Amino acid sequence: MKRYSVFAVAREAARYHTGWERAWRKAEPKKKYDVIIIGGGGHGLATAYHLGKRFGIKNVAILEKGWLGGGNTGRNTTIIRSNYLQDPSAALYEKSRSLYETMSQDLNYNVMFSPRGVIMLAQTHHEVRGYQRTAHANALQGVKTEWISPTRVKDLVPIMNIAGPRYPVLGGLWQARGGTARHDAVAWGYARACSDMGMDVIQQCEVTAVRREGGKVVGVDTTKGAIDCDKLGIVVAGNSGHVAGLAGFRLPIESVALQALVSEPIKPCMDVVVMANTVHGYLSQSDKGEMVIGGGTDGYNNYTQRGSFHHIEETVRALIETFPMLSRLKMLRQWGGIVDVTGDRSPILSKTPVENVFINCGWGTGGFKATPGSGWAMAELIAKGHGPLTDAFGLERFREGRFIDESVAAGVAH
Ligand code: FAD
Ligand code: PYC
Repeated sequence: MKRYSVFAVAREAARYHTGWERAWRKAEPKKKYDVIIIGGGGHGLATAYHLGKRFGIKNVAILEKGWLGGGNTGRNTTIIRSNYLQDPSAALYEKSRSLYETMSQDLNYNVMFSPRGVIMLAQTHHEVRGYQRTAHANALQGVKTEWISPTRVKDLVPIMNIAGPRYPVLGGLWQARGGTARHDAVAWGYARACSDMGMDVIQQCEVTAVRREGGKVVGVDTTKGAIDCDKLGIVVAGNSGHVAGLAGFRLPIESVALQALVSEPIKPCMDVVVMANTVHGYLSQSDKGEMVIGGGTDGYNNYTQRGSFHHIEETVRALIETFPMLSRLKMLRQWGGIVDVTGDRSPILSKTPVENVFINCGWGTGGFKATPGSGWAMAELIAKGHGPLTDAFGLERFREGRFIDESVAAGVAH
């Protein structure tokens, strides 16, 4: 595959952009693969990428029932941070954040990583104590965050009203190297790199059954026919319960819609990301100038991949005391994605009751930030059967009561 570079842009400009090739090959399924990954979102593609890059396993197919990144990967608000409380989570999310730093160079694809900084606002005394505790934990874990004063918050975000009567800003947890990235570029960059390694990225290919013999996986049935494999990775986020059912086991997981919306574009007015978790809202400004806004999950389990009117009102109302300017903005569009939520708000990266079937799910409202780290760790799990970043996240933790409680760090109400 030809490299993207300034020279390539100049060459193509000189010939009216007639020489660009497809970013990834259009592939049809082969009869058999060493590894099949179900799910062409960021996590599935990153898993395949690291299988090839780190372990030389390249006879791999990624099967996507819709289009690449059409699930939560292309629907999220792109916030990247690693300010989690528990050691296994901090290790995994910080690995991921650090991989974002070099992702554009590693993939030769501009994912527009923008480490503009993320503040989690403390608007109650309970939150002050919680975030100060996280800042101390992060210091021990080697994750760079700091507790900042209300004045510093106001310096960073001049449009904010920090003196609200109901929810004054009492400080914040600041991660200067947190930020955002272009979500679909992450999926496209990984797909291109996978295709370049000879892997088959197959869209419009839904897995409809998981075939097993003697407790071991032997292949899948799909809308494009039967395909055999030695190992299978299930990486399907909101559809995890359903696909695990096809493989014959149950997951401790609930699927629920999470919605977001954007305003009309306006002049640059906020160059950091702000999460206000007490009122259930978060906010950043896109490169196009739109204010990107999200709130809590729907109050009931569902598979409804779209927005609903009351969410606009609830979310904007929650944020207006702290961001009065929002009351004067028109909202442009709204959408939803189905997130996969576990009881301890931590992911599952695990072997399963079916031999050679591995599962990666449970990222809930917060897995975009984890995409490269999840792929890195999941590839190791598939290739070697375990790994330092995944050992704590096995399914058995629910049976053993060894939870990794991240309900505060998850940041989004659910
Ligand atoms: P997905 O991108 O959903 O990919 C799974 C893929 O599997 C889908 O493309 C689906 O079509 C495919 N699939 C399902 N079933 C089958 C089948 N049977 N056969 C073949 N393919 C199948 N996280 C953050 O870190 N920061 C944020 O700011 C943030 N904001 C969010 C805002 C919203 C509105 C939403 C919905 C989520 C947000 N998240 C955020 C969470 C984040 O988007 C997800 O955790 C993450 O993108 C999950 O990636 P994935 O690759 O696991 O899943
Ligand atoms: O996990 O940081 C996050 C997040 C922000 C918005 C949705 N999830």
